[in-house]
Amino acid sequence: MDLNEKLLQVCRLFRIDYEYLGYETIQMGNVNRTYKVNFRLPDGKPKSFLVQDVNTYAFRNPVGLMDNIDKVTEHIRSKKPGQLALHFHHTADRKTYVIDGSDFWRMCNYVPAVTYNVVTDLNIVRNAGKAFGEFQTDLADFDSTQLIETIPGFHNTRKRYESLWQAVQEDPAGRVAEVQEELKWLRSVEDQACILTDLQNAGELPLRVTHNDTKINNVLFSPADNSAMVVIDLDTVMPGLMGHDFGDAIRFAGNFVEEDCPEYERAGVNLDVFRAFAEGFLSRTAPSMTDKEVETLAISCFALTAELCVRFLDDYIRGDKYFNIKSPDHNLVRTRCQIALAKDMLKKMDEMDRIVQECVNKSR
Ligand code: GN1
Ligand code: MG
Repeated sequence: MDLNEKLLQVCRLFRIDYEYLGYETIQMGNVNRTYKVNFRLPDGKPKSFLVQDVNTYAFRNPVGLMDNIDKVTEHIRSKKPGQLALHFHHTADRKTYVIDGSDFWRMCNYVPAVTYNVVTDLNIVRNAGKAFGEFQTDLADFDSTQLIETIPGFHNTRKRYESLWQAVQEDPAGRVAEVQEELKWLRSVEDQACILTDLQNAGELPLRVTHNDTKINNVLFSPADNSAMVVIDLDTVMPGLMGHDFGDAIRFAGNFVEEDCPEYERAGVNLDVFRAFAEGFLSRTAPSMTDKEVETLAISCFALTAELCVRFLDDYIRGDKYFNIKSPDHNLVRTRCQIALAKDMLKKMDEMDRIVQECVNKSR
């Protein structure tokens, strides 16, 4: 069955009976496959829906995942009545998914919006910071025991390293010889990279409900005024640390280049972007932060970047099983770009710490 027929079949199961016009592939996200599916309403107007094929290699319990999303979106909606929200459609038997062989489909409203991979407009960055900060504060009173871990140990950096060392031993794709330099560097920073995991295990950082995948392209901005409209991609909403969300956001938006830029020498953390994001994020979260969270917020950016280096390299060594790739060396390019960024962060850590402290003082 070709993709047109497949998507139409899925939409019909979600009880969309309008005239089918076609689909567009959305080139965003490295794990799930995303399509905008277009229909014509009886009055002739166009109407689109977002249909996703969830990656069940990454998400082993997609039904539990949809249950998480349902609860979290309902909680946020109850706090912001009338505001734009994600809404997942149901089948005739009230399920938010369609299982079809190894495919796991879901469908939600399509929100016309702008998204950014690289942002230099500091106003937009600040708005993204506010949106992710607010996401955490909106969920501060959510009972996290209601959530399953959609990917167990997702930000457990120690476990990520263990998996990498195991992959190195097995060398299933014969790629270990060519990545010696990267492995050596990752080994040299292992303890520093694992700081959040170690502090979490020691009970020194509070567990919160976090988004865990805070790339700036997971914020939908208004085409009219670039205000943040809604935070999307709730697959990894789980109990986590504040630093996971702040760190991953800076890793992505704070980089001078995209995360897979092959010109590694251009990668690095833009301190203006760092400051703008911190201002937005901390304007919402600072009042509830512990001293340890403040102290470790800047280093969390390094930790999250190093962790993703480990994950990209692990996947490269294992033969590209997890992340979608656009070329055979895509995961290696990603690894190298993230290493260059992480090294630059270490150089700028004192300044990053100072900026965090300033923003916290302003918001308390
Ligand atoms: C994946 O979901 P998506 O494609 O936006 C990954 C993140 C990585 C990111 C790197 C569930 O994000 O953890 O940081 O790629 N998501 C999952 O681009 O593994
Ligand atoms: Mg994601």
